[in-house]
Amino acid sequence: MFRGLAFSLQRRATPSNTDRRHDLAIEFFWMPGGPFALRCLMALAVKDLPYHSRQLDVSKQENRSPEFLAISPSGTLPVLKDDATVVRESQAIMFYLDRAYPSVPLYGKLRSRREGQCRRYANSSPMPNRSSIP
Ligand SMILES: N[C@@H](CCC(=O)N[C@@H](CS)C(=O)NCC(=O)O)C(=O)O
Repeated sequence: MFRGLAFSLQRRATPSNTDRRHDLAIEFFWMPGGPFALRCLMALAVKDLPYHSRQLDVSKQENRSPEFLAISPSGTLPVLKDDATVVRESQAIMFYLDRAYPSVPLYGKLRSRREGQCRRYANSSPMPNRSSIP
């Protein structure tokens, strides 16, 4: 079921005119079966953002390659690369997408920086963070 959902979430579409860019600049690195990638895939789908899907096979240590470790020093997935911007941590990826591509909002308008921090805290994973938040 997860694979089906992940597959149906992968798609290419044309973002709205109000978004930052229209070219296919986004690369999304993820592993099938990873729950953290799923929420990012949902965000990309809801926002109709085109992206290059970079699936890594963790069983083959593809997340330990020098190329991948250069963008994710801990080898952790998911990672989103948007031109020169690299975002690690699924929550941070969602907030980044919402800020950079606001035409279909995920979170609505934040009234203050403090509210954003509270929302991030409320949504954060109870699992220990192994990669740094950008
Ligand atoms: N807090 C991180 C958790 C990321 C995470 O634990 N990813 C797992 C896959 S679900 C991973 O990269 N596993 C491979 C590894 O650690 O080598 C997030 O929200 O993105």
